[in-house]
Amino acid sequence: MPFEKTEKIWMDGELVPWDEARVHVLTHSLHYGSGVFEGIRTYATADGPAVFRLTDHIERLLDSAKLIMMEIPYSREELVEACKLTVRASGLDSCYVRPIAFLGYGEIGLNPLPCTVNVSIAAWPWGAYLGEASLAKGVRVKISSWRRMDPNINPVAAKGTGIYINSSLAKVEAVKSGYDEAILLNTQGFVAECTGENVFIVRDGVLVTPTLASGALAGITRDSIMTIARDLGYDVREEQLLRHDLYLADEAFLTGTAAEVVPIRSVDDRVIGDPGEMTRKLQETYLATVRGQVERYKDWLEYA
Ligand code: PY5
Repeated sequence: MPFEKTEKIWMDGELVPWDEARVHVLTHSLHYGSGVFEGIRTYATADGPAVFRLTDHIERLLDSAKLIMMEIPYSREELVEACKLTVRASGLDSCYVRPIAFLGYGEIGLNPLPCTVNVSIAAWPWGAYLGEASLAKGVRVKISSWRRMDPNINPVAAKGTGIYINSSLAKVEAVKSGYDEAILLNTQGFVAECTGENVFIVRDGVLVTPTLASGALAGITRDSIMTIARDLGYDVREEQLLRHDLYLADEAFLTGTAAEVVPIRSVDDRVIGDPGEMTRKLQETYLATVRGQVERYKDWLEYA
């Protein structure tokens, strides 16, 4: 989806005009994929624009950096404030926020340790990642022929830029084959996740999602949905899933900051059908939560 520009981007401590937020072609991360990033959403609430679980996202950014031995020159608090500043500067009530820390210009050898670490944060209006219709009607997904990277090949718990070549390959394969999204299995053949979302199924009234040990990213939406589901009284389990568990699911959906909660209509043309009752309830409660309409989860909102 294309960008809708906003006025400013936060770069290394200051807001600069959108078109001037540039990097050199010899930026280390451009060559080797040595960056870490986050995807965060801000929602309009009755009390003003609220960034959903901002501190949790910044903590995951810092964890991602630790995993690749990158030292981000800002504290958790400074990064939280910088995101809020960027949101305020955008003038938007609701937007997507994309912080990225990357290794900059100055070193081009593979050893990243001497590199300068740059940080930027952009915010722009971003509609439903898988299309408006995806939220109501659901999406058709394909199991990718690409496997989710093994945790001993890349630290898959890091939201690392280079790791996303894996997701992009799977996405292209799915889209070129006429599907909306792909699900990746891990190298042992267990279900890991989608290209930019976690996956859930409902089986005999139980909500099940792959364990993090399967290689899935520790999604913040995944965590929110598990919490909401337990509070609603549903039985929630993390298990290793095989592809047939997806084919035989009573309901299925995917979760992510950009995508939100999206029902899955079919997997490899095995029809799951219209969004089921649990899917609809969780989607509805999640959307009410991020909009500040559920008292119980107000702690998840950080006002810009
Ligand atoms: N798995 C992967 C590989 C992801 O990239 C994402 C988020 C998730 C799971 C879900 O994590 P969370 O719930 O914390 O967002 N993807 C990004 C996003 O902003 C990028 C999408 C283009 O949703």
